[in-house]
Amino acid sequence: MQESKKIWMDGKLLDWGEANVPVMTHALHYGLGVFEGIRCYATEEGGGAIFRLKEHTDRLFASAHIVMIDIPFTQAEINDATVETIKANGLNEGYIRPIAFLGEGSMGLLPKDNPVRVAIAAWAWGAYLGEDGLKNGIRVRVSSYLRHHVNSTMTKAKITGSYVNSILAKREAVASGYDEAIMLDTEGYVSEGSGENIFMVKDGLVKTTSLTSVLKGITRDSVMTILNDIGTEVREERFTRDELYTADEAFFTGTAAEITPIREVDGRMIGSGTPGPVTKEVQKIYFNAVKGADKRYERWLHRI
Ligand code: PPE
Repeated sequence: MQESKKIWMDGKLLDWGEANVPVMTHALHYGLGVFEGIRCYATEEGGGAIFRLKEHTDRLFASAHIVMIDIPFTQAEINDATVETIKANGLNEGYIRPIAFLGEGSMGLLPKDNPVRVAIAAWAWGAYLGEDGLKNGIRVRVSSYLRHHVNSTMTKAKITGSYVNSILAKREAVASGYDEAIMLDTEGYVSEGSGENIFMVKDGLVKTTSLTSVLKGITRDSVMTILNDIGTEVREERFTRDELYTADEAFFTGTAAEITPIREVDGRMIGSGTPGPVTKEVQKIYFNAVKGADKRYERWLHRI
């Protein structure tokens, strides 16, 4: 990770090295924290633009609501603090990580008066799955680890502790020579990547997993809007792994992963083994949108 200068913490901007927590921080022991991942892009005009800031902050508060973490700031204050953090680091382009978690206080599984700590960091982060992956597509495998059951951890909340599941799947995929994992849900349908939603294309029809065991991705929503705008039908429904094996195209979406084509699943080539026309079109429009070059999507940008 490329360290930057400042981290906003509990209402103040601190030097990067000073934004620390005690070892007895509750979240460190039990994983009860909620977070976001947001990107800021350099625009054509030169300044930066935070992509869909409002939606990310809304989801942060929704996640907190689900796990009953009472964030001691308003959404407007968190939005302002996010902008302040990007500016304080002199970043035009970067990744932003807001996080709210239970601090030091009582231990055990019935935390009482633990303070809710809130921090926002920002740093430069390039292509999540590599520049080559973004351009030529990545190789993925179906994980032996399942995505959480909808009644186990709450899958609509972006909870720190839930990511142990993602790390297990990611490590397994990379250890066996793949770039990324696809997890199935507890009923055996395709769910999502370790940190991405998934789309597949077959005979001109696009499908993405319905909002069952998956995170309600903001990139997923952006891609669905883009597809609608170019008159391509997109259906939200679960599909099986063999349906994916025979897809013409497949791609991952995520703030970090952006639009990453999938060229192989479990040793089966997807389509021609190179990014297909729908994937390429969506990728092109998405990158234009985030960089402020497509005025249809100006509403998604918070220019700084
Ligand atoms: N599913 C999961 C499990 C997930 O973590 C993400 C984002 C998504 C779907 C896509 O959501 P959205 O970013 O709103 O389109 N994963 C974040 C964390 C990545 C990390 O390694 O940390 C991200 O992309 O920022």
